[in-house]
Amino acid sequence: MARIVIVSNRIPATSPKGPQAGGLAIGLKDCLKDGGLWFGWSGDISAQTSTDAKISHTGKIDVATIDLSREDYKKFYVGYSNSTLWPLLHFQPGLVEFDRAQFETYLSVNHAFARALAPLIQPSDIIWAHDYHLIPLACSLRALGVKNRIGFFLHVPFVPASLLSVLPRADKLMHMLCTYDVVGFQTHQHLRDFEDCVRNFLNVPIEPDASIGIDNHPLRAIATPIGIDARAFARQAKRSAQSRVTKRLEESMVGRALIIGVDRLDYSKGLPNRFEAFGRLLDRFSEHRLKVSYLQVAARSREDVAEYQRLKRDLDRRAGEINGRHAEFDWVPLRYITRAVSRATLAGFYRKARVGLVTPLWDGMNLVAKEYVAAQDPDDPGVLVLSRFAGAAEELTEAIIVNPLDSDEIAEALHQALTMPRAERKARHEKLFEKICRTTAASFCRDFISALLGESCGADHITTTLVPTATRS
Ligand code: ADQ
Repeated sequence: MARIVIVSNRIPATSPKGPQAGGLAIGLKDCLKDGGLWFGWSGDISAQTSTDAKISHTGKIDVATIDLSREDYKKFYVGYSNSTLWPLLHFQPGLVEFDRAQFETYLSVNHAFARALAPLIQPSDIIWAHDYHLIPLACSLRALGVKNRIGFFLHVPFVPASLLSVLPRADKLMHMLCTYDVVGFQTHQHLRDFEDCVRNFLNVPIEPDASIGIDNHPLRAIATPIGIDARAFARQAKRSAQSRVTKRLEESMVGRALIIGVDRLDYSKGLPNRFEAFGRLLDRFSEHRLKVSYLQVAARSREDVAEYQRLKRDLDRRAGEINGRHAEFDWVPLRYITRAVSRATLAGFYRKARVGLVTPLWDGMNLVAKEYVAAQDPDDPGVLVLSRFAGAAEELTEAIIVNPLDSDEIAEALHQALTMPRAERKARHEKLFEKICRTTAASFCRDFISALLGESCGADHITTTLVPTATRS
């Protein structure tokens, strides 16, 4: 059996204690249950970016980490990764910053990852890199002579060529992406957008199994949605519903219906529009006044990036404004917490919520949508209101699907969800639950690893052989 080497920017096991908010760790926990190596940034800043990895062990997993220098952290992580690529890949070209020095640091930090990782690689290992921080990693590893199979999964959306063309050096980025043996995306739409970019930036036609040029490099691109262990999460939710903290929440509701939102505090999650929509629900459907409360759990995230600081100030103001306008002495309509909450607690809260409100402006998948569905009581389930621009909307079509920019449409969806008859709630939930049990964290890992091993896999995929024009000259 090949050893699996996961590479991601952050290593979950070495993150500070306490609840963590972030989808990547949740989706990959299963993948190394039989052991393997997980490599990434320690989360620590040192005088210099490390040249060698520090090794530790958690259970059967070997964990290898490097530290970053402050300058590399700023240019690689805060800069190119989160102020250039993140807004671009979330369809926010107006927020994209570009600085050539940051791009160079993005490449050099990937090279530092590769230099520290290469000595740890055994001949039969397969290497699986995760997310937009690590697009150049395969190029760097190949330059150091690593011959193993290397795959890449993009957790966030991919964009059409017309949008990628906004980015300086987009052709170089595409070329680096195509150095991987397998590239995976969350949805068919992202896969189609990738094909579009291959055609446009690399001038390579997509012809399944076609061989192009001489020193050709076969690339397999697949769409395989990430998921959760839905049945285990459902069991957790049932247990958590009896916990002291869930009981406290329930008592505080005094019979009112609960709407819940759970997100990292990120501008891609559509929180300002969501707050606005809740205000409109109370304005337009007055029967819900005093009868409903909306709990938004928003874990602070990337606080070094200026745009995130602005977002937090904006939401603090909006929350105050909504409560100031609508609250009564015995009713706080909007409860807003800017902290992470443990998964066990979240599971119980989801189960008590009549509506799960998941309205990102753009999102690779969105695991909160799946967690909310998993947590429901099948005999009296709540209703998922879901953005059409979350990757999850491609699968979860029995949710009430909304455009997250249209606060009135969200308010109408909330009204529909709050008044939906039980029989319809049960029928929708049954189908949704069946779907989230089909595409799980385990099936995601299995499909991707099969593709990387060159086997046929459950995921829909295209296989093509690419010789990017950039490498021909
Ligand atoms: P994220 O943007 O982090 O992940 P998401 O898929 O919603 O988004 O995952 C968040 C995870 O963190 C969930 O498991 C959720 O329970 C947890 N979480 C969120 N807010 C929390 C809070 N306040 N307290 C505690 N836990 C919280 C990225 C992509 C997504 C993609 C995932 C996985 O942006 O599109 O679905 O990776 O591929």
